[in-house]
Amino acid sequence: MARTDVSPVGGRKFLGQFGTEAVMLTLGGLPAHRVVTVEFDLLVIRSWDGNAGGQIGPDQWRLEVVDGPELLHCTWSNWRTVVERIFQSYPDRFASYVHPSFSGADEEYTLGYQHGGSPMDSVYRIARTFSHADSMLQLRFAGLNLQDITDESWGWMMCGFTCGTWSRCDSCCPRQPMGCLPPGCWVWSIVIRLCCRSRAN
Ligand SMILES: [Ca+2]
Repeated sequence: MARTDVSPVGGRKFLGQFGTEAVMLTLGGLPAHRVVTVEFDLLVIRSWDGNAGGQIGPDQWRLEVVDGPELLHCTWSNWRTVVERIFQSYPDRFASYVHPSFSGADEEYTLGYQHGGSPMDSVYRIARTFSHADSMLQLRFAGLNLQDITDESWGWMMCGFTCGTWSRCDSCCPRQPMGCLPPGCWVWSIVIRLCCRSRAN
């Protein structure tokens, strides 16, 4: 996977553009851990039709851990004006929920992509935390049921990655913010924290 793009406005470099396809992220050699948090920006580009059916949708997107849990499965809508296309499932799961376009969005029409001569894109900052203990982690990002990549596409940029573990104190833990905790307590330890990108603007 080496496809990259730069947004027309803001010059944001990201992985994409992708269509109805899957993109894998593999992280190997992780130290012992029990929990992982991934944080990324998802760029939803051009005329995503949300929950609309027929020939144009529903336009779905999914994130899952390979051999693990599904972290997100939803639809996105970038429409403000066409009634049958202004609903999406995010921030909830497809197809159980209906929300207005841009629900939960961090940015609307900021990237400079256009459809039919009008701006049409959005950005969602997404974080997911899940149980995970293997030394290798594979994430699968996928668009589903989309029209041509020039009509609707997506991209993403990693923002942060954290993995950590709980450990039991055999003696007091003097470095905890609240002072010494008694033996036998459980403390949270971060074993990897990466900040891949500071927030735009
Ligand atoms: Ca569509």
